[in-house]
Amino acid sequence: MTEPLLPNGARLLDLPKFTDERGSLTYVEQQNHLPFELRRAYYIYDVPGDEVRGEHAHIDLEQVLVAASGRFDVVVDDGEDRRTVTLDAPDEGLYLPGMTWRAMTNFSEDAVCLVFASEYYDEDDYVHEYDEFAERAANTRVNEG
Ligand code: T46
Repeated sequence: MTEPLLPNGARLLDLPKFTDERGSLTYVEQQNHLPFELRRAYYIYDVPGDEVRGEHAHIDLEQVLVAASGRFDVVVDDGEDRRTVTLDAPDEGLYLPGMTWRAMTNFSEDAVCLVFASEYYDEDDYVHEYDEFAERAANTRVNEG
């Protein structure tokens, strides 16, 4: 794993890659590559290039996003700092801890966003309003000193 360089401890993860004349293979093992226990995987695809996905935060959910095909940008925001990361390599993951605002934009036509998640789907874990998220994040920072 590389050093944290993104808001809220989000970070890029290097995943193994095996390439030979038949193509490439990347694998993900919970113990070795995911900083949480895996409960769910899903993937997002066929996204029109001008559409935005995400635009919310999760309270507790941790996730790793991978561009299994194509490319897209991910806005990563902790309520104070915001960075945009381009994912375009199937052997690179983006770890997003809880309380991280995310939005995915600029999907290429062939983009597949593969997501590994720490929890089952729970609508109550979503924060859809940015102002509410920023307030919660500020309170968390105060409480954590
Ligand atoms: C996230 C970003 C990266 C389910 O029923 N089960 C699931 O596991 C998921 C992920 C979604 N859904 C349903 C809920 C909605 O009716 O699928 C529909 C589309 O989900 P949503 O609008 O939340 O999709 P995105 O792309 O905006 O966000 C998704 C994840 O929901 C979210 O956790 O971090 O991808």
